[in-house]
Amino acid sequence: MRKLLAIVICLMLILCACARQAQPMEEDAEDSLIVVGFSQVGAESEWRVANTESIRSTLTEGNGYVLIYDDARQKQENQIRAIRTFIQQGVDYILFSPKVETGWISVLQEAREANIPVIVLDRYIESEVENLYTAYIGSDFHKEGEMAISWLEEFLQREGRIGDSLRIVHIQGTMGSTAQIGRTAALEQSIEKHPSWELVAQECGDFTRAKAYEVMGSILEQTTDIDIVYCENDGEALGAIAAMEEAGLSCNAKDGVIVISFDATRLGLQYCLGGKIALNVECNPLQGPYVNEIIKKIQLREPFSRMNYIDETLFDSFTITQEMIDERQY
Ligand code: GZL
Repeated sequence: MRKLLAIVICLMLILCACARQAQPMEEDAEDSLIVVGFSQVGAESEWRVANTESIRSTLTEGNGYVLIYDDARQKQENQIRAIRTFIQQGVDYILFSPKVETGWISVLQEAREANIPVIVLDRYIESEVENLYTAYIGSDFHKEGEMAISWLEEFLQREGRIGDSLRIVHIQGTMGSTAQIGRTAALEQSIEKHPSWELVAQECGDFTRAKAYEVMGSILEQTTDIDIVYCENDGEALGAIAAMEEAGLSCNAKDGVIVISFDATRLGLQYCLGGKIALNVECNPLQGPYVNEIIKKIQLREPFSRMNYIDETLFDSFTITQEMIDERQY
């Protein structure tokens, strides 16, 4: 009997020791999660929704993260407030897509003083002060615009229309955002280059379908003599097309209005397949894996690139297929 009691006591001591062992492991696991504060511009477009989903589905607890997400609802002041809150919370990283390029120096200096690395996502910041962020992940928006113009020039050359007088309507994205600045610059440079190209209207569509529909409607009240509509994202293209069709215009590259768009969301590519969008330049929102790679490298003190541009392609109404659209992740 004594022997049995001794065995039971030993077993209980061993189990308690194991339990204590397990406890520190769970605490370590808790401690090892990387806390990321993410300030997103808003949910203004299908592109933005896909961008948010890419971050949320990558920075998961299973991948070693705690993600604190804030939707700024298109207001820079909300982003600045969120970043200050992240600093007070003592997050490990701050991730944000700046609505516009300016106005970030003060709050990013506070993050630097708090020794919190900042990763700038998607759009860029203009800053005279160096070292306000640790890494940038996004697109080269001027290059996107140049890809669009190169395609347009080649198309017009093939059609024997390169020297024609062409009347262009320009629907811009959120003014002061990097995407708008880059895509606008490429179009404006092309108009300088081609004297027969005329910019008949330039209005802000704020990257939304509703605003683009509204401003295109106002432009159509002034003129329907339009050859090209250059929209700085798919939401704007869909809004502009709706307004043009209501005014009796046909949108197609062969014998109607040539519509150029950016983002290459599935919805935008369906319009491309249907011929209503002639060209759609991809702007890849799937940036979560890039963020994860950069953070893990920083954690392991491995070298990483400060500027990370995502490769992008383009689609046109002559070559796109449903199979290509079905393969897309957004
Ligand atoms: C581009 C991104 C732009 C998209 C729009 O990277 O900032 O903002 O082109 C989105 O769809 O609203």
